Amino acid sequence: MADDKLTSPYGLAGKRIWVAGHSGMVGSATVRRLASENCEILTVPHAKLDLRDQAGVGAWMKHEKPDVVVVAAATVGGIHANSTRPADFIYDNLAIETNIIHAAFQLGVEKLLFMGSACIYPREAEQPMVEEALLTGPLEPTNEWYAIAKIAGIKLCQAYRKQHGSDFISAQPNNLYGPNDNFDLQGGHVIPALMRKAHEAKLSGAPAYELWGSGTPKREFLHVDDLADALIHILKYYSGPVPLNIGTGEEVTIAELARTIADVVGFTGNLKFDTSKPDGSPRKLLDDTRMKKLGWRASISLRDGLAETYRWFLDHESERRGH
Ligand code: GFB
Repeated sequence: MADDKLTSPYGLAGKRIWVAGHSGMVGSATVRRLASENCEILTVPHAKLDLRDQAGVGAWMKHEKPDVVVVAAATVGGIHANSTRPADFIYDNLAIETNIIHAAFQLGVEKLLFMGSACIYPREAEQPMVEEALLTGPLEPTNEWYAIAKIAGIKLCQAYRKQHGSDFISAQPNNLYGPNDNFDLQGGHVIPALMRKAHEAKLSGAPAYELWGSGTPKREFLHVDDLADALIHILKYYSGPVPLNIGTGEEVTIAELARTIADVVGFTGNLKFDTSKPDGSPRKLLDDTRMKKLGWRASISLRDGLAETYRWFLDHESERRGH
């Protein structure tokens, strides 16, 4: 691993950096973070380029000539969306990553960073999960379609590195949250869903707010601004085949999370468990030894990150209701 740490960092200044998926939660955080790197940021709206269109992606990249590509574009969602829309999750993600990674190789892009996900690891992987656990056992069934697509993206990066020497790297963050998250109750992840439910329960004076499953699964949550900072760090300091884990090293149960969210939102009622809904993975904690060795660690506490996300939610609530 020490061999993969760049002793002379890859400089981003003056580079043309394409953030694919710039309007999503990860992409928009990456654009915010890149603003201080003295580089040129390239973006293209979805209405102008569908990233599942192979010819379109190749032509756009040929015209724009990025030096660096961050693949933050993906079809994502929470446990319910993953379970009920498996075709979208596997097809969209395979198409997006295949088109971008292959075109980046053809055009000689200097560096590409692909975003994986913590759900690439086997459901029963030993905790905390080390990068070597990849492909050592069966996946969590609620999100295996998404996981297979993300594993394929990691393998694409490894294959182009191995066969052609392309500097294509990957990283998998744990469960993300923050500004620009999806607060839709059916499609979104647990933090935005619970925040919205707690907020609405507070406004309506409801005695309780509802969470899915037993509340016992444990999750590690990473603020998207911490992720963006980690991505810039590894673009500069890492070049290797191993997909890097990015997390905080801290986990909470879903019931603890629900109580903290109620507190942040100011909802004083109780929790109600809908056990007809799935729990998903019992535990998903990433081993972040490699990132620490590369000189990076997360700095936003869950409590502070939730408070900031709730402020963002309130600021955008009227906008959302207007849609
Ligand atoms: O965030 P979430 O959907 O993602 O759910 P996963 C995390 C946990 O929170 C599960 C529980 O145990 C859910 O049952 N939960 C409780 C809720 N209340 C709610 C709620 O109102 N909404 C949601 N969404 N969950 C996803 C994968 O798994 O993680 C994706 O499906 C992706 O592929 C993402 O990898 C990071 O952690 O279970």
